[in-house]
Amino acid sequence: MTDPTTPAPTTPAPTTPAPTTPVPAASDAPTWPADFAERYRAAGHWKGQTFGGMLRERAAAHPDRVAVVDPGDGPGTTRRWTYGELDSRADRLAAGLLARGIGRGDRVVVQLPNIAEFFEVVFALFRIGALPVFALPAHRESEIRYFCDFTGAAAYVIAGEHGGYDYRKLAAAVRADVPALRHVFVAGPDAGEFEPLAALSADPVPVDGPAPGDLAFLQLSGGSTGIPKLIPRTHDDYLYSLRGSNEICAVDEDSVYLCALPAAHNFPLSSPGTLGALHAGARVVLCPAPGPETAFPLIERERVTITGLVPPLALVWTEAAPGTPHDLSSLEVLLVGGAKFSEQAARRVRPALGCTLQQVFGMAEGLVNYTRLDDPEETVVTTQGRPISPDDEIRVVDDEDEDLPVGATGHLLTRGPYTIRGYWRAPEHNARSFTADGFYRTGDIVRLTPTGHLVVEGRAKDQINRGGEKIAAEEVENHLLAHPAVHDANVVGEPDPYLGERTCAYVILRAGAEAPKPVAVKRFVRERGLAAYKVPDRVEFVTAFPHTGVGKISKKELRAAAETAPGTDPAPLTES
Ligand code: OOB
Repeated sequence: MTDPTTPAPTTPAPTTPAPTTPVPAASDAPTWPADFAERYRAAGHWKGQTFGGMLRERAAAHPDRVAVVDPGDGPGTTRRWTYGELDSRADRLAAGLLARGIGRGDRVVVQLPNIAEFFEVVFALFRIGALPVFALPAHRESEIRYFCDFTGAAAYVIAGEHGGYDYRKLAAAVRADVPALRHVFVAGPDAGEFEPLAALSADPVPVDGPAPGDLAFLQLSGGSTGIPKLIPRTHDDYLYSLRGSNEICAVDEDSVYLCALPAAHNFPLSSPGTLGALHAGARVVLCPAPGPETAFPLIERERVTITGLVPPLALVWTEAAPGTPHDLSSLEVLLVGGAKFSEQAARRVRPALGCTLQQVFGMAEGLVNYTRLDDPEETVVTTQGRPISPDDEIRVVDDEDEDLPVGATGHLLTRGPYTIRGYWRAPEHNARSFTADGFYRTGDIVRLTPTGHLVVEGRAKDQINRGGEKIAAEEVENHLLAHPAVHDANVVGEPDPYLGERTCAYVILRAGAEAPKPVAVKRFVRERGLAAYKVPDRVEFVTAFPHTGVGKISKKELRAAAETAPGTDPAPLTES
């Protein structure tokens, strides 16, 4: 589909675009059945818009309004891009990408910090129909190699050095292992052996862009298995979740959204997030670090009205706010989600920050719940909200998939106009994670209140939620098993007053192996190229694991052991 709003090129393209990879077959991921798609279109949820078209419209409506503020890394380094500038940068980068043979359906791993180029890159990719694969800045060799390899990525986009880490070294190591990775592009100065992103900028060319029902990007799943899953989201479905979020969070063109969490994560991207703000014609302010010392001066200077935080950061902000010299009075709404926000902490938000709290319980797979701005205070502090859409279907079921009465605690299953019907290229996993009639098994344990609000009571999936950062136990266990002295390993969550949960690895050593120090085991995992947040907080050596009646290892008992004696060696665990 040619984007009808693409401007006629003023000058010919510098090079002839190489043929691009064909659009991935529909079999890459299950999609909505035709009758559901028809219903969602008829209801006006899917409006037939693309992200490329959205930016074009906003730029045409108000080219001179500021879209993105990047404060840089010191005085005088602030960049302010208008909608017009972002739009034309996306066009020019799109032309450069096409000229290098990157086009519709290609995957591009994007690992950028909170810098303006993030939006230039993703909108260029959206425009040509190439799929950003949203990596987090914390990811290292193990994760990035997998994303590049599994998705068959044509390119990988990094910032040269950020937060004291050299991503060029990471890129060199990954490229050596993944020959299919044709390009590495580097945002910012000193691209080293790779191509600077700025060098791609070329005169715009007509673009055969994606259709609204096509995939827009691949988001990462928090995961509960050894291999991370990729979440295929379409233009139509994601744009619907943005419009719904904007309405619920009252985001309009006068809003100023502070992006304090990593921009690529689904929460700051879409709830209502940076893309919601851009959809509304509002202003996005990028926060290079989420602590009050960086965020509070920016809130004051840019008159920020809305932002989103994970619970540990919300705690830090509420503690810091009363003593701050900075004027936070512009802040109207603080969204808190990603992990359970305790009632006590929730009650402190308004008195400390003077703004309205909205709890968000969402997932990159789709379903997002919000408390509403006009909900009674009790609802806001004791529930995790209710779904965006009247067409979000919610089921709370027992272990046999039987529906439970309202108020009972059980497994949350969901289906709807912006919840995926399957992961990307994962048919076996899809058979387990989705019911035959397309409900996603969230792995969350919830209860519904009579008002239709959800309360998250726990989790059935084998995952640790470390202050909003998700860790698949099996992924870490596999890395531990690679250690020559390790016979078996089990990773569980244990309570942490700040993070909510942190990780504890229970390890059985090989017979006769010399016991390494716990710190050496952590180092081993880190050196295998795993993101730092996945490295176990605590390593305990035990002689056996507790078992369930049917002989499976009982993570429940391991968790209980960690809970009764967090931070200390539990009594030696014995087989039951
Ligand atoms: C968000 O997305 P993900 O994909 O990183 O993680 C989803 C999982 C949920 O299934 C649930 O286990 C947990 O994170 N979660 C919460 C929660 N919000 C998310 N658990 C308890 N209370 C909450 N408020 O984390 C995400 C995506 C969009 C918006 C907000 C969060």
